[in-house]
Amino acid sequence: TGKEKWPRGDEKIWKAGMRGVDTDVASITKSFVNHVQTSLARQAHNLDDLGAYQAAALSVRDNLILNWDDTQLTYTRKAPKRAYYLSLEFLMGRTLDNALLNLGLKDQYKDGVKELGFSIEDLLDKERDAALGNGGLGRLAACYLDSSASQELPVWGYGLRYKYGIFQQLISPEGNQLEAPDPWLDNQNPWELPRLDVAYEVRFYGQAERLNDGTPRASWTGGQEVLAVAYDVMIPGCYTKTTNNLRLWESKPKRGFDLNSFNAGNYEGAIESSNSAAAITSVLYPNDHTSFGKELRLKQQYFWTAASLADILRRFKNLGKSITEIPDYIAIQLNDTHPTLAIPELMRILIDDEDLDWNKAWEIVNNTFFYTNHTVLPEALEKWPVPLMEHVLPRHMQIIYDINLFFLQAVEKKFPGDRDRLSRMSLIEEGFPKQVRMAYLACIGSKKVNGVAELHSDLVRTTILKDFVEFEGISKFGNVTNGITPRRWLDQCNPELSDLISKTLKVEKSVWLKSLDKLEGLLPFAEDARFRREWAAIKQRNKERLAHYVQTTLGFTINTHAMFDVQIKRLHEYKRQTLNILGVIHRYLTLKAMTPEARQKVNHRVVFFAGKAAPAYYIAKLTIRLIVNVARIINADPDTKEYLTVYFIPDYSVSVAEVLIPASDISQHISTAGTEASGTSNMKFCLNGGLLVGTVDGANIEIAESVGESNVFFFGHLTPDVEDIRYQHMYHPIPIEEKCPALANVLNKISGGMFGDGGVYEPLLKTIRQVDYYLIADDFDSYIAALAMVDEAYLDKTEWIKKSIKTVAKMGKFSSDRAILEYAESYWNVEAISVAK
Ligand code: BZD
Repeated sequence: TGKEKWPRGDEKIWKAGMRGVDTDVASITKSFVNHVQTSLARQAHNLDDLGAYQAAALSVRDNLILNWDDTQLTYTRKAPKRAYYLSLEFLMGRTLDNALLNLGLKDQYKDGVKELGFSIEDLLDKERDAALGNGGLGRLAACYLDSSASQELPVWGYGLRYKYGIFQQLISPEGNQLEAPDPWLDNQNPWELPRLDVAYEVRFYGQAERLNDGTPRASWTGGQEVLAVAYDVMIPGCYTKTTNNLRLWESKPKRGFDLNSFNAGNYEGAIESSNSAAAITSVLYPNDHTSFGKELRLKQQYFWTAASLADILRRFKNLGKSITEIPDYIAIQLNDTHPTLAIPELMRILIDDEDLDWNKAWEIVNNTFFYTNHTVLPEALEKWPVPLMEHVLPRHMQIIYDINLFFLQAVEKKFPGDRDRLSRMSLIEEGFPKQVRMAYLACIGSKKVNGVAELHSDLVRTTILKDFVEFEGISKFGNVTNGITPRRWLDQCNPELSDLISKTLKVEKSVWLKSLDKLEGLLPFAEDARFRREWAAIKQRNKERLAHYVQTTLGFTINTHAMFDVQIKRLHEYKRQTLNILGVIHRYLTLKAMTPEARQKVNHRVVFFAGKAAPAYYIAKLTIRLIVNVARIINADPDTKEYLTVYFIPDYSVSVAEVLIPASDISQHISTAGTEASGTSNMKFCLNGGLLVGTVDGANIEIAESVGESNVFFFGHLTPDVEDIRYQHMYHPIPIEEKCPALANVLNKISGGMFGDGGVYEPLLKTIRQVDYYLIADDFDSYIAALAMVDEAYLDKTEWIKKSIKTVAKMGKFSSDRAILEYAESYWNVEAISVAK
């Protein structure tokens, strides 16, 4: 209303205190020194880079807080419909550089810290990654937050504040992955604001009794109550005042510890329950693409969804609207099935607390939730054992049974007598134990369901949710192709290229970074020799930056005039890092067999791998071991090392990706067709002028459509054939020596001990020689042929650079701004609102 009364005292004095933060260099240095002296209680003469980073971060944070406050006030006043992105993972990486760029303050801070005797690059390097995610799914959530703020959409994220993020990866001398904890909060986190006053009680276990009073209500009592406390992380938009919120929950015991047990001398018992509460948010589960059925994971999921819903509903209630208007003010996006318990939880609140009837409650739920699927791999589809659910969440299990009953009644009505269909579609999978199928629950409880690339969304519609499409109609099942934020994945990680683009397009970054289609303006410059030289020189400097990183962290000297070939992603059989390393061995054997003269015509290549394997994923860890040992042998071979070297970069992270991606000439996205839902690093590489080697899978397909088939290197069998080939593997297997002699030779070399004890690798080799579920042997020859095409194309440097420029020019579609606007417009019905300057 603009007529608020100041809470207390003299309005003039309040206003005088609210001058905001000045952003000229002199004010910045003043604020920096002030934080050194007061917030950090340190002295100028013994301030190290870490302290200076913290002072800079605190000073930047002051800007964010004021913008955040104005944004939240605007939201409260205008009461727009808001969206909430529920994700168990937010893989944020570092914040300072991103905040400086989005605020448009990088130059001022650079100058300011320089005057104080520091280099901004050194300070940026002191920040630890916030690594609260496994891979693509978590990083996508982070990109969507950046885009929501940049596009001025009222979107909040909700997640967990894990004390330990994804483990740190160490590589033993034998080449084994070792895991160490990631205590990322140890030197304090300037980017979070504890909100100790925002807290909710979350119940586990106990008893659920139906009231049987003619209503569907029940009471849920007893058990364990745990406190959820909010920590807010500010999410600045790019060149806008809008600063959104990511609210992360920490678990705490409701009451310190049990004083009765303590006084009775049972000290361990007294702290046990307090420890079990704190344990909920202690660590991120490091498994991707597997469903484990562990009680603590279930508790994480419920703790987070219950706290988030309570918070969302409290905010809604402050609007003074009727509870039935929830879908007019709230849209909740479920990032995969991890937050699916929000569906029965909202039913519980509406029925047990708000006393709505079943149908009304279900209608509200059905118009509030939206579900994104990120995988069709069967082993990754979440299922929870019914006995575990009954134990931990007895009331929710009742509600799920009720949802199932009404749902199956409706299915029966539409398809009378089709018992197979009923058992296929039931939320409860029969077996010992019975299990709850979370993807089905997410699907029927949501207004819309989407996959993350065209092919993947088709597969969702025709495979895992086929019956649901037949029952509910196709229009509920859509696609939103993933995107990436060009702020972090171009402007921040590749500043020289970003500057060149601005200069060439004669468009401000504040414009093209938010309308990425403008990159098309680069197309004519592919024909400009001077521009191509600048383009190539930047790629070269990015390669040198990567070489410097490898030199200083691993001690290896890299030939920066070679082609840089990069595959960085979680280790997984379906992603086929094995195919890549087997291809490397094949190339090595070919080189060895050549005369020195013949060798001289061969393209020099440096192959980089990075990625973590889930700690219990034996075959994936064996692949790492093979890569490390292949590198050890090949890199030391005087005949070939000029032509081919291999590096496994340990402890892959967002920050490491920011160095690797801009340096690539080619990158590999070589999953078995139909297995990689989208992939997002494929987009990052292409946006940085690296060309794509890949299968016809996920978003690779749409990238090729955008940049042109002639600018990508595709190979391998297509999705519709994969099932048939697997069938043949089972019933008409062809020995590998026959099917692919080149590969058989490579496998024999490994078995024969060329890369250390061959026996070690037998379990890995067996997966290929025997079942070959991921079609390594079927795709090997065409993979090698694609890499030969790459070599051929790279010979013509001019043409290569043209391809690189044309690729970048056509990557506009893959901005996460486009993706988040699709969610806002076509799914949530949420509109942008601007925050007054
Ligand atoms: O999600 C990934 C897909 O594999 C990619 O193809 C896709 O691009 C991204 C974003 O849509 N999925 C994951 O990253 N999944 C997980 O990390 C995960 C984590 C926990 C449990 C299950 C899966």
